[in-house]
Amino acid sequence: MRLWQNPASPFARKVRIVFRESGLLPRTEEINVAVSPVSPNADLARHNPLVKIPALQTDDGTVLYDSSVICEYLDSLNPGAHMLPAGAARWDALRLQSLCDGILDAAVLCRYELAVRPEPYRWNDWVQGQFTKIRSGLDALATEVPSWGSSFGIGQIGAACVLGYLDFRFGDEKWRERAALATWYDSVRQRASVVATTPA
Ligand SMILES: N[C@@H](CCC(=O)N[C@@H](CS)C(=O)NCC(=O)O)C(=O)O
Repeated sequence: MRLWQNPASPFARKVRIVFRESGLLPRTEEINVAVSPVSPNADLARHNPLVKIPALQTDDGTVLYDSSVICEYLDSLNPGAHMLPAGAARWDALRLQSLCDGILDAAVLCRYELAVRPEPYRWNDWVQGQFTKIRSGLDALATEVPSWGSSFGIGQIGAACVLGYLDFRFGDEKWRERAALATWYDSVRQRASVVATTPA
């Protein structure tokens, strides 16, 4: 398999953590690509018309995107413990993944607005609107974190990527004021898969 990714991408990080948690890492090659909405990567564009990462080429040549589809595919290859449970718990795991993806969508859009868009064109109200989504999403995570116990499925992987991305790109965001979330993150950030994928 071939995974187009970048160490700074929180969506690619979700997939990279699943590769490591499921023992599938030796079966893939991680290809580092730089992406931006205003300078699409030509190699990636041949495989993913959206020119976004992550994208995964499977052993039969099929290219899969986006991160949630890739994670589901990897889970289907894993004979061991599943990141996506069966039965009723599956819907809760998928909902939690969507919540985390939504927070990441808002955070990545803010990153582009603040780092890529030329300063005269920036729109502060729009950025604040995205931050409102980020913060209400964090409030929701803080409410449910006590129910997670030691689980580390797709929803918790998403949450680790959210908090890691906020530390990486928005260090001034005081998300640790949500103490339960901070305590949870302090334990999961020690996991080998999380350490190995921490953006530098
Ligand atoms: N919904 C997608 C989001 C992926 C995404 O936004 N990736 C960003 C990098 S973090 C990207 O490729 N941006 C390039 C662009 O928007 O052109 C997923 O879950 O994979």
